[in-house]
Amino acid sequence: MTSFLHLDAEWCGFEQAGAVVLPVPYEYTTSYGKGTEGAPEAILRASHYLELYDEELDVEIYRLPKGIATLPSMSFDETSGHDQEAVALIDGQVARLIEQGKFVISLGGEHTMSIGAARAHTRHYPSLSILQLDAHSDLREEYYGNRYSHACVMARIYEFNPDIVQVGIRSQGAEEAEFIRKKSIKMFYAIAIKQGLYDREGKSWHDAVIDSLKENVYLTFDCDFFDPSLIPALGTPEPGGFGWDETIAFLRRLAERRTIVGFDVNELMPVSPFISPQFIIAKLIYKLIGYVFSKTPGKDKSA
Ligand SMILES: [Mn+2]
Repeated sequence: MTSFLHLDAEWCGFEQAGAVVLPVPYEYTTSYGKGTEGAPEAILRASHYLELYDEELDVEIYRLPKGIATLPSMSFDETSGHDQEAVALIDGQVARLIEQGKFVISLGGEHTMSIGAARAHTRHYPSLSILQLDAHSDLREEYYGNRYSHACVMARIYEFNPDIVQVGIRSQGAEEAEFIRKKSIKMFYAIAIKQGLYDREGKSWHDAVIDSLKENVYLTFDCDFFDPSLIPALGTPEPGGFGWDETIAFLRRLAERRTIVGFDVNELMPVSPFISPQFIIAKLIYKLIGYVFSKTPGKDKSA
């Protein structure tokens, strides 16, 4: 089995590891490009080439959570079912890990997998914001007759946790725009961010987004939040996305000011011969673990 970072045995055991990586190669409804089911394996393989030391945090990040364990990949076939059955399986697996005190990082797979992971976290943390970084709102009631399509993820999450904050959106249907207005979804469109709508009094969109979140945050990161020039390996690419530096600066600020309780990364569609997309996403995950676990308890949240 491929593990995240390929750590020495003493740093990847399940018992002591505070963070666990759960491969969730679920793919059933992808509409344009296909291949997200290969993403967990590609990201895990790419992670073997990461430097373990991080110069920004001046630490070998895997030490911060006392190790990072990689779980056996979940498997999805005819017997495990799809749509709500697959969501229930993922929910159950993530819930078991949270109950064991683990910080869970779920690797998709198509975005539908986030419904299960977000639901497990919402049960565990009754006061929880769902932060979605994505090019798409995914708020359709159904898509091609399926309510569990990747295009409906946030509509399903809204049903059990309406505290949704969407960032980076630059593609949606009229039905979704209507939903956002009617339900007052907290929305930070890419165009508004890039036009500088939130840049005032020395603050940036980073703070505007973070101010809208509760203390506990579950993050669902769709790789198409990034610009396709950085991550071309996407099933539903959208121009006008975000770059590396602004994204990790945002995530660092987020981790400083709020408590990220878990996250998932989804919708990467590895394409041969590109190797950079899965490497960049592996690094994003590693950085984010670093930001989450280097947080100083009691730090001034308004700073
Ligand atoms: Mn998307």
